Amino acid sequence: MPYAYDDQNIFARILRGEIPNDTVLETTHSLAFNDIAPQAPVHVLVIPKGPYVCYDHFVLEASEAEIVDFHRAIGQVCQLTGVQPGEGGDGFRVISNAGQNGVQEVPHLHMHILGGRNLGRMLR
Ligand code: DGP
Repeated sequence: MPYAYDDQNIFARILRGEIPNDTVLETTHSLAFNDIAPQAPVHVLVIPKGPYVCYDHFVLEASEAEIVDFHRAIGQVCQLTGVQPGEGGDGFRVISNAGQNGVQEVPHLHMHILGGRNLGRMLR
């Protein structure tokens, strides 16, 4: 079933410049900004500029240029925030919630990059 993208979602509005954001990085196809309600000392959201609802939608339908740009942006944010393990930082977690069971609040794909504290074990 094709995904229906709601262009009134808050991240679409951020991308259109209707709502301010605390930008960490902007690339050709992606934007990274600080989460409004940080769950850790580093809590950055990375979003594609294109209208993708969630991760599977993006990797199945986006161009290779968008997919590479998005994943590289995640790596660049890890560098910029200094969370890479073994590179002076102490590690991080990348998560993307999708849909109802994933408890996704904003229906525009976003990766959470969390770091700066021990995040605890999530999966067993
Ligand atoms: P999720 O549950 O994965 O959909 O998380 C949505 C995240 O988006 C949540 O951590 C809070 C963040 N958020 C919601 N509204 C805004 C906003 O207007 N600005 C910023 N920077 N973050 C927002």
